[in-house]
Amino acid sequence: MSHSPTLVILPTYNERENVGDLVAQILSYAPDADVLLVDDNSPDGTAPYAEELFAGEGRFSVLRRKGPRGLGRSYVDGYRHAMERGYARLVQMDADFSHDPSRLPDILAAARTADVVVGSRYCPGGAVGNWPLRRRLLSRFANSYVSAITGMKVGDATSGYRCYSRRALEQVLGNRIVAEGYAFLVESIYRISEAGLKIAEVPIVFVDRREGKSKISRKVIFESVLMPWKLRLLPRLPAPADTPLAQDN
Ligand SMILES: Nc1nc2c(ncn2[C@@H]2O[C@H](COP(=O)(O)OP(=O)(O)OP(=O)(O)O)[C@@H](O)[C@H]2O)c(=O)[nH]1
Ligand SMILES: [Mg+2]
Repeated sequence: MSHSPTLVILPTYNERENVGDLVAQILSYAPDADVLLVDDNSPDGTAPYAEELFAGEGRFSVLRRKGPRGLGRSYVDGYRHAMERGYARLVQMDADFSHDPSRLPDILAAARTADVVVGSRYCPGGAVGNWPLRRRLLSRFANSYVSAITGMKVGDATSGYRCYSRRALEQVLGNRIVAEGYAFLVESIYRISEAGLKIAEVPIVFVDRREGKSKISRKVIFESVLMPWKLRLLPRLPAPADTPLAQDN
């Protein structure tokens, strides 16, 4: 293996204001990791901007997605990319500074003895920084709701700050994935816990995005309400035959 053992993926859609500083911090907090932007053709030019900024940085690259835009699809393309290139593990983080890169060393240390490490707001030491009460309650409720219906014992099943082993990625990619957005996060951790893989939680303090606009939609919230019921009531299906990967460089 000629590259680092770990791949950090950052799904991006209009994160030009955040990406320079964030990638630089990740490269320094995780010296054994490569960084991949999974960009959905951001109209603000996130991809070419980052490529120019990190030209000559061998640990950085961009995957430019084709086809319909979507956060879940972007995660899946990032997972396939990591599997095909033989990375031992993958970390996924939001590209808006909600997920503090200084937590990477602890997350990677925990990954030595677990298949999945969840950066958790709801375990001892975890917290939410600057959210208004309404959003705090929504997030708390979402997690209680998910664990009540699915029976999963993960404190923060909707956190997008995670580290997966190859074994965990195989589990996620081996099933037909039905969700987008937050529901995708719930669906994947459910498949992993169903397979009996070890899940650890490491506390994080989640803060609101630093720059740029939110993309959360009504559709995504509605999907999250239905997903735990689908997981509980519908049979699990194998993944469909392989679809081609997005073009990367
Ligand atoms: N590739 C890709 N990335 C996306 C898409 N939608 C959101 N993202 C990225 O996914 C991460 C999480 O999205 P956010 O917009 O921060 O969603 P959120 O955290 O629920 O909402 P706010 O932080 O309040 O804006 C960020 O890095 C986004 O740039 C998408 O359709 N495609
Ligand atoms: Mg965000």
